[in-house]
Amino acid sequence: MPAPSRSKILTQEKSTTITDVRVIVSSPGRNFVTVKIVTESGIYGVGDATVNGREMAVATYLKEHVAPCLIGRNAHQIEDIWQYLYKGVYWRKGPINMACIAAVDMALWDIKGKVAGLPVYELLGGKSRRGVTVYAHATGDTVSDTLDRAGALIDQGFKAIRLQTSVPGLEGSYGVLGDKKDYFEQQSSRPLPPEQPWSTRKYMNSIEDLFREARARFGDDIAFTHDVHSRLTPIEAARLGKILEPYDLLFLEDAVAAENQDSYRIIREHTTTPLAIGEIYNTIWDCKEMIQNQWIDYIRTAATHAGGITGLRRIAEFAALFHVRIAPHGAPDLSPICHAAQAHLDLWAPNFGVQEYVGFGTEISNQVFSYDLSIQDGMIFVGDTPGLGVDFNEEAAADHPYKRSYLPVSRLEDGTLWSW
Ligand code: GCO
Ligand code: MG
Repeated sequence: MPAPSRSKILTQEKSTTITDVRVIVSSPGRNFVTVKIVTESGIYGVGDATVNGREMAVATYLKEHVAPCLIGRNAHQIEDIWQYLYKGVYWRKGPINMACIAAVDMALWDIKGKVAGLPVYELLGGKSRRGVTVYAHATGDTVSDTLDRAGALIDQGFKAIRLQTSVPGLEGSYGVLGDKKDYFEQQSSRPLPPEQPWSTRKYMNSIEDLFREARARFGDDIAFTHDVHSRLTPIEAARLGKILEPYDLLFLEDAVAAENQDSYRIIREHTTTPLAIGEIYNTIWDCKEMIQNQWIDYIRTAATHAGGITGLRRIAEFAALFHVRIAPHGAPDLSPICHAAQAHLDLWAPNFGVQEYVGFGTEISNQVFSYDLSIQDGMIFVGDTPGLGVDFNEEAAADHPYKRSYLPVSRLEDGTLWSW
């Protein structure tokens, strides 16, 4: 076949010229920031820019600073636009900036796929596996509540499960169901940050029971994870890793706060429990040392928070050199657009590990977002719709206006502010 003529290329470039960038903040059950990039041909793409509890900061940044610079650019130039928004602003990294870059990036991949008539996983290099293995969440007020929920998930076919339970003697804890019997991330409005108590001693004295009982009840075939939510010091985390070694965790997540990469060296020196971190990281620079030193086993950066498909792909490629696998963050404060972007990437990544899964959406959010994803036997299957296979219904979203909402904060029993 002869090469396309220059005029054909120009026509194509013209048809993908960006003519509109729309930023919509809606609250179909919880707040989401959605970007819609429209091209001259009418083909559009969508992206997720949700930063839980700071939604309006992202929306303003996008509307005031990013959108005007995109009009007139060629939507096909994903990498150049990524670099333009990263290097070109002088202020690099950061959750707000990177979520904006991420949303634009997802929308551009969506457009490229639609123009090519191919799902995004094909553009990345094609499928490396049948489906995307997930871990689901089992959370309860007591060990037996948590294990009952885990049992129900195992019956549905899930083979990897995150276990969280209340700490005896503390009212509420990270991940534990509230009185609404719903995930805390899905509670639509918390006009001020609620406070929750924390005691490392009470936690360390009780957590082993959960995993001992889980292995006794379910045997050795199910993979278990646990999220510490950054509440320990490195040496406490090292001790926890040793305590949990007999129960063969798939990984221990966010054992210590994320700023200090060197902390993971200390944990690593003491335990063979695999380690995962990354959901609040924004770039490859935030996890570079821990990856290249092989202090961690799974990197959990999310497409929305680490520069989109382009940012996550860079991290995945780098991590692959050091036996680190990707396990992207999949909490409900990421919109279905992010879940789709990650599912496409997971399907391709040679070093994919596991995907966090708490459902793609709720009954209410499904009125606004649609997606070509399904779940069966503990795996996500991605359809072959061109692009990301997602859509966003602006009219339906208008029925669910933004409501200010905060994540909780944590305090020690004497009142000291702690990591939530
Ligand atoms: C997870 C996360 C979430 C976060 C939430 C914050 O592992 O799924 O830790 O539960 O707390 O996404 O916005
Ligand atoms: Mg987590």
